[in-house]
Amino acid sequence: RSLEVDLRRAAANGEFEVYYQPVVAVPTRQVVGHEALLRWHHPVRGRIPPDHFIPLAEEIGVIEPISEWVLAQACAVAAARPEVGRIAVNLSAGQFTSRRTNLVQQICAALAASGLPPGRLELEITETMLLKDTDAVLATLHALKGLGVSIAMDDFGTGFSSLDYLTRFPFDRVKVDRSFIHTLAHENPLVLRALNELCRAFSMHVTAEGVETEQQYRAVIASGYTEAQGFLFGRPEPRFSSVPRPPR
Ligand code: G
Ligand code: G
Ligand code: MN
Ligand code: NA
Repeated sequence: RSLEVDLRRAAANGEFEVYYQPVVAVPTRQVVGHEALLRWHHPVRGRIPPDHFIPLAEEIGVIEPISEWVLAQACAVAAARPEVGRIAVNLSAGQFTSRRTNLVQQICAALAASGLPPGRLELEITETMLLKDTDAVLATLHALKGLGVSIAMDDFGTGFSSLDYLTRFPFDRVKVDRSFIHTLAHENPLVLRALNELCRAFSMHVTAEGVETEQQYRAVIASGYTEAQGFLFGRPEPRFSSVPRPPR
């Protein structure tokens, strides 16, 4: 598969870019942080979405250098711009299971090299990363928290036994998946509220993901969410959007 060969060379060829999507405070829309999202500009095939190449990168064992590059990049640009707020970086399953690199050391090194205060870095993980080797993952999460970074559970609600994870893992934040925001905002706003209150009951911060319309945003506000992310506030872009959008 030629895509595989291309992926191995993509980093060295400078084909990767980190985009940043704003996260806003509810209801002010003030930008409180950004999520770093990796983009691959393939010289022939054009843009390849991360959903396509990240699983491949895991499979062929190049996810670590790529993830390390994203982390270093995001930390460095965020360190130079305190006003852009918190910076969230997605972790991949391979980073937890690797025997070659130690994730905690890697994060520690990225913080040291960039000078980014640990409190500004948030690491996003998904439920599927918690399925295997639970004790090892738990130990890693506690060690990461020991560095002063925060941990967010991404795509909440799309996996299995979510409730169990909330009791066992030390998340600082839960990001409610956009599929829930989209359907519940108009079909069942009571559940949208209950989801927020559930996470709050575990002392976790909550972010409503994938807010695309004013109607969805009204439901998010009414349900008591304090942070939101989505195309309504800003798309992932190659630079930070530190200017809050005025309410319409
Ligand atoms: O940016 P977009 O919404 O297309 O991202 C699609 C998926 O790819 C999301 O699940 C997101 O978490 C994941 N993703 C984006 N950037 C990174 C990255 O740097 N590392 C990992 N592991 N996943 C990423
Ligand atoms: O899985 P994760 O939440 O890490 O990935 C974020 C993904 O969601 C990115 O691919 C990003 O482009 C996408 N995204 C962000 N905001 C919205 C939105 O409002 N609507 C939709 N459909 N996708 C969004
Ligand atoms: Mn994410
Ligand atoms: Na998500």
